[in-house]
Amino acid sequence: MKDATARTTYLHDYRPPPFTIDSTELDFDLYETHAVVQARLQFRRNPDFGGVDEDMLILHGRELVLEELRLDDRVLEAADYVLEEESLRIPKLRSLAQDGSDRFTVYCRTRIEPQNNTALEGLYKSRKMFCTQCEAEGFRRITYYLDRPDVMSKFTTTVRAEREKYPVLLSNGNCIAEGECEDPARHWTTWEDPFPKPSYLFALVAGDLVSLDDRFTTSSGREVQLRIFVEPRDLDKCDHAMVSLKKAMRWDEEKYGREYDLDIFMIVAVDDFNMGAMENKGLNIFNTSCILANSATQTDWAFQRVEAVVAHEYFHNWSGNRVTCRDWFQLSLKEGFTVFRDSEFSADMNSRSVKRVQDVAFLRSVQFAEDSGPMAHAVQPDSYMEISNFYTVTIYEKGAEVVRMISNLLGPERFRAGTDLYFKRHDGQAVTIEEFVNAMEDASGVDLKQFRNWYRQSGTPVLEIDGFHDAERQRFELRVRQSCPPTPGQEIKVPFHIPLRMGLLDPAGREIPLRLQGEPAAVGKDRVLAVTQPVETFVFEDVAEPPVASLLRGFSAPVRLKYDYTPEDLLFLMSNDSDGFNRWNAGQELALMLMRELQEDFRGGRKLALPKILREAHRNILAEAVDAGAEADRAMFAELLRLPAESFLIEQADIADVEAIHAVREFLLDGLAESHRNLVADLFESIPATGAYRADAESIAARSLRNLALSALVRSGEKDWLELCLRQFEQANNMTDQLAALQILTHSRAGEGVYQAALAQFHEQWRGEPLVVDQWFSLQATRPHPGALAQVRELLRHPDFEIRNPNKVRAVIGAFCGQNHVNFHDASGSGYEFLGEQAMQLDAINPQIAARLITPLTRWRKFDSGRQQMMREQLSRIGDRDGVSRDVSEIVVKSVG
Ligand code: 0A1
Ligand code: ZN
Repeated sequence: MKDATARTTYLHDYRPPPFTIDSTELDFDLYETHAVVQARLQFRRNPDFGGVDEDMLILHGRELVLEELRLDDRVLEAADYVLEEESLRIPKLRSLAQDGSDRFTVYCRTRIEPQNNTALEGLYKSRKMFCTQCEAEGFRRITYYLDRPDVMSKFTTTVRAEREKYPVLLSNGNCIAEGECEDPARHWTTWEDPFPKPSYLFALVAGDLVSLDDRFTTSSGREVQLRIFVEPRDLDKCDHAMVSLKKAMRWDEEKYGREYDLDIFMIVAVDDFNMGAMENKGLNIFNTSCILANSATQTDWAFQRVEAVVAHEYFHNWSGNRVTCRDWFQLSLKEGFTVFRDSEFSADMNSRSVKRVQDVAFLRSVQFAEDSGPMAHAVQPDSYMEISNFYTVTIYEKGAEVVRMISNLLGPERFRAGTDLYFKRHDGQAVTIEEFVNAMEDASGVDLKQFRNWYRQSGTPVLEIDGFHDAERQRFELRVRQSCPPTPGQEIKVPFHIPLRMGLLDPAGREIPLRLQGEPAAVGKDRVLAVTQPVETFVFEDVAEPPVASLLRGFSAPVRLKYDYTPEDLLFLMSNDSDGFNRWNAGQELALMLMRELQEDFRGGRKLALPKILREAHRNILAEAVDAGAEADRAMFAELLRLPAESFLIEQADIADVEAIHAVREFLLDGLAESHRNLVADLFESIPATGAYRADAESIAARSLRNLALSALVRSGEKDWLELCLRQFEQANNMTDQLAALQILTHSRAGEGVYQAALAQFHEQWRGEPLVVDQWFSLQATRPHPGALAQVRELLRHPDFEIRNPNKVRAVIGAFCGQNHVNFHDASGSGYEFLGEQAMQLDAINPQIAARLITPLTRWRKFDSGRQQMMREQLSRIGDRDGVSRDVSEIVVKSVG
């Protein structure tokens, strides 16, 4: 393993900065071959530093060419400072600064090459435009600076560039001046951001852009200008984002009392972006995939994603920007809280129960996998090598679950009092997770002492519960045992405070009033038990007959629940539970249980048989969906009918047999489609095809259920359905229906003879739309058929594939390795070798993307010993590359040691 990782940063090493920067004046001259950056920084000694006065100024910097450095009026000579790979040190401040070094000014001129910046951190070029990405540590690739979130400064930014190529020049805040340069071909603008901010929220854009403009009046009557900037070809894809933005602004006022604070809010769409989007103050930068949406080119899924991401970035203006993080160990302070906020927003805009189901399904297949793997870390980690590797599902999604638990423990009013207090107390500050929890406690009076363990301990807690009915005493006992498996660096865990929402159903399916031993009377039928001990028992009185327990309603805590349900219990809960989430979950548990048994049969070479009880469960749902018609929450029916995903089945297995998992799932899909073909046809026909496209929740739900039915019908092998699918592919007036049909053709056996022509036709139709071409790539990369890898290699040679564009990499390599489980885990090891080879190539181009891409290899413990060995070999090979990045090396070191 090459040593690229010398540096580990620890939370316990945190010290306040010795200096702060009151004002930051930046000047950019952008050219095709380079950019010149001038920074004028006003420093002040930090009174909160503590300890001896520092006589040395240490600034962060990476890949910069320093052209001039001045301290106050003095030009510094090479002997006055020390330049290292990632820092610039000025050792003798006192003797160099004019008045004793309490206040001083640094002027610094650097030269960078944005056009060669393929890492997409700092200032870079995406196609023809300049843009920036500074979170977490990208600003240091622009100029020397105290690039840490607890240094908050007022920024003024001037941008100069050629007018014709870059008519639009943007930065954070308000545009205060603009004009022509001495060279009449060039122009400039100056932007001033009145809010002090950390460098990671800095942004700059220069390009030939057009904008969709609108206005928003805040609840206190202030007018805000809203502008979404895109390349001209995308102007017809901005309406949905604008509508979403205005909804999010209103929602944040109503739900959290938070108003927008600048006179202008801008969004810019860029093609090349490592993540989804970025919340830079007043100037959000978005991956085109998270902002563009029109019905012809984007699916319903993309519409919902745009709505969620626009809201997420907007909500950061308070949870992240006005109140920011003290250091990167507090990342979940802004991310967990903001994901919770955007998830509640989406739930309010669409179906609450479906949103919960989707969030939990994602958490359980992706975050649980991370939590049981080598990269497991706490919501507040205590060390990292490369912070970019910590933008994880644990920080984001588990962090959001932790905030959700707090919100449930406090109840809506007290939670709102808690957030009000948090924003009031800490506005303009860089704070810690502890300060967030303190505000929650102080405003509510609820003790969260033990609850804090959720932030510090990694790993997914396990709740093992047994139920005992005592007919004589008419009692029902729940014996609850909690544990948490060891995770890297955390062998032993202390008990969590786990809110366990539950109810009891009598044999007729009625909810039983819940009276705990010692209580004078029942307190409701749906309660939250506080599980705080390693072992404890809850005794319910007045339970005449053996009940069926409905546990962990609404997924009230991110834990693995173990309870000995019979298949009949699960079927019963599916039909009778009053909690929509648990009805869905019972269906998933039932399928999971039966699929495990079938996998055994598959391995033993026995003939597979469709379990009667699953057939019955699906018949009930289908019949209910047909009967309910348009009244129904069709999106929920679609969720109820979906079998657990392969990724979830893999996560749930001790050692995953991917072939068996895939074969069994396919067998069940075929069997269920065959058994219920008439009911499915009735369902399909009961949902009218989309007329004029609408992106409202109801229409989205209808399309989702109808396309699910269509895929089952095509599976049944009847020619008519295949033809109908082909017709839908050709005639659909929206991308959701067209792509659903193409996916069925591409992935099903019935489509074998026609799919290639359909793919070719689709490419021909949409070749000018990069985001649609990404979908086209992904569909092929995820084809579960043998030979998929050869196809993927072909795709890498396709003229539309670009290795420098993260969306393309995700669409082809990411989709194959992360979603095409049977092919990626092929017993020959060819999938692993492919990933090894691609990751090495990518690491030299874009380390962040390479590090994310190798995640599937880090899950090696889930597979048999032969595969384990091959996966580890590839990890080592990637880690041994000369010049391996810190990003990739951290993942490799932690995964294979
Ligand atoms: N803060 C952004 C996510 C983000 C993080 C890092 C990035 O580059 C390394 C880019 C974006 C969010 O939560 O949306
Ligand atoms: Zn975020």
